[in-house]
Formats: sequence, C-alpha cells, structure tokens
Amino acid sequence: MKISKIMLYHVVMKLKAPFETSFGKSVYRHGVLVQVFDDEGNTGWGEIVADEGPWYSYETVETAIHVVRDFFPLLLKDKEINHPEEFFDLLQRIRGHNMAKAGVEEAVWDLYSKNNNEPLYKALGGIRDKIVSGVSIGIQPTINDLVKVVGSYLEKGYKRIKIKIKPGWDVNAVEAIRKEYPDILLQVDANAAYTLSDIEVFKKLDNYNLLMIEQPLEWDDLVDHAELAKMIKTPICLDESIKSLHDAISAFKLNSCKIINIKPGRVGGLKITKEIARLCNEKGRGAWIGGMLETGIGRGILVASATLPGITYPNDISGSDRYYEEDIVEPPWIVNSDGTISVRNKPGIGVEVLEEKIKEKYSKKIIEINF
Ligand code: OSB
Ligand code: MG
Repeated sequence: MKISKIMLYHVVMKLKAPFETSFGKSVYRHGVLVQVFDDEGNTGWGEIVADEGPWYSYETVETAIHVVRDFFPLLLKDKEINHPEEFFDLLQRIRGHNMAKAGVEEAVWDLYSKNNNEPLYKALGGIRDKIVSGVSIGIQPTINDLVKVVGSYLEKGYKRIKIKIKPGWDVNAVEAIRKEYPDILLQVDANAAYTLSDIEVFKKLDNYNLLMIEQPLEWDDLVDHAELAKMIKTPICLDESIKSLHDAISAFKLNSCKIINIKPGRVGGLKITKEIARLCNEKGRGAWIGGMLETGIGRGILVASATLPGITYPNDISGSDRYYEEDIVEPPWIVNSDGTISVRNKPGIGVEVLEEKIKEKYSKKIIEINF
C-alpha cells in the first residue's frame, strides 16, 4: 500500500472527573486522532496521545501536528509499504517525536489489518482474547475521597489499583488504602516527582506490599533509578524513562527497573511495543501496557497491544466509561465482571469510529494532508 492522505483531528474531550498527577491536573483531554488513506481509498485510525502542554513529555498537540504535516509527507510520499513493521524505519530521519510517529503508525496497522480482514491483535501476534484491566486513580481532594474512589472501582470489578503519588500524598495515601483493603493488588506512580534524597519515603512505602513503584525519579533518568533499586524492596517500574528499545536495553543492563510500563505512544508505535515486550520476556522482566486516557480508538490499540506475549502484569486500560460520558467508537470498551476487557474479533481495531461525532462535536481543528 501507499499512503495518499492523512487527516488529523485535534479533539478535546471533557473527562468525567479531573485527573490529577504530580505534573498537573487535566479537566479536558486533548489529543489528535489520525485517519490514514491508502491509494485505494481505504482508511485506518490511530491516536496521537500528546497532551495540550509538554508536561508528561516534550510533545504537545501542536508539535505533533507540525511534525506530521510538515515532515511526514517528505518521507512517506510514493513509498510502498508492504507491512506496518516497515513504517517506523521510514521515519528514521526524524529524531524523537514518538507520539506523532506512533499515532500514524497505529493507523497504518489498523488499515493493514482491515485490508487483510483480520483483527489487529492477530496481525500483531497477540496470544489472548481478553486482557487484564486496571485503573489509574488520580490525586483526590482528601484521603477519605481516595479510599472511597478505590472502593468504587473495586466494586466495578477492577482487579488492580494504581494511585498517583507526589510529595505529601504518598505514604499517608497508601496507608489509608491498605487499612481498608489489605490484600488488593496496589501500585503507585510518582510521575518523576522525587529524587534520591527522598529515600525515607521509599523505605516507608516498602512496608505496604506494593506491586511496584512507577517512575519515582527524573523523567529521563536511568542511573539514579538503578541506585534506588539497590536500596528498596519494592520493584521499580519505568514509564517516562523508556522512550525506545535502546532505553529498555540500557535500563536492564543498569538494573534500573524490573518492570516496564510500555506505552505504544511513548515508544513510537506498535513495532517497538512488540520489541520491548519481547525483550522483557527474554530477560525475565515484567511488562504491561500503559494508557494515556485514550479515546476508544487508542484504547483499541492498547487492548490489542496487551494481548502480546511478554505482557505479564495487569494493564492501565480501563473501560470507556471510566474516562468519558460517551466514547467516539461503537461499541465502547467495557470491563467484564471479572476485571478483563475482551478483544473484538472484527477486522482492525474492531470498533466503528463515529466520524460525524468526531468532526462535529469534538474537533477543535481538522488538518488535511495530501501527498
Ligand atoms: O503516568 O501512566 C501515567 C495518564 C496520562 C499521563 C500519564 C499517565 C497516565 C495514567 C492514566 O496513569 C492511565 C490510563 O489511561 O488510565
Ligand atoms: Mg506512569
């Protein structure tokens, strides 16, 4: 296939409840939906998970639009793509901008698997037809609120709880949850809010049987994490620091982490997601798929990714209703009563994309890129 056109939709969707992390509070989720067209007019969908501002990583909605619009056609025009795994290398000259690359690459995977009449998870090499869901709970107004929110997700069937932590909202939050729920699968995510000088906090967190602590230190660090890993029992999971297969290899060489939260957007797409999952498997390290509050399009990509061999922990992939009043796909993603999400055995991502709704209700800006 050849790509003949890319449409970008800068969408703005109101979250059901504000999502607060150590790097800020989101009321609306911004993102860029991607629709690619091949030379026969078939289409595939993907999602660029960059946020409005450079808070989680340096990419933003506008940098992603800039890079896709101004540099992708140069590298993709007239290029024959036999398999989506070839796509990442076509963009090799572009340094970084993994979220922009991933969103378009995912759309190529969707298009390819639709053209082959097979579900995306099968095209990827997935090995299971349902994935273990988990929920990521933001910082709440009070500890009491937090314990209530945790309870409400457990009632809905979620089997693993992750809470966001930051200095002043860490040991106290974990202690309160553990008092009420001593045995649940519980983990914490600091989004890079600490330094090695906070060792006393990490030592205290060691007493609460946490599954893991995610990205405690600086967003692109590997060295200090390796030092911390020697001082605490709780396994370290890296998110922000792992931006490529090379980072994953380095992290394991240095023993910076035991587990990787693989986000397809952060690493540049599904090809690299597969490679990192394979590496984790080979090295006996843990892996799971992380979300970025995606719409139903990106969520379908996450679900397919979580079927890969090598994915060994519950994922940050919740039902559509955890995020939004309504989704932009039909049917929305639903968590089964056993805390899993089932794949859809339909071609591609396997959902109907509600194009009119995207265009009329949620798009702030639509960009057409002709090749
Ligand atoms: O650090 O994992 C993170 C959301 C936005 C940015 C960063 C993160 C998150 C989450 C939410 O934790 C996971 C989800 O999509 O439910
Ligand atoms: Mg994280």
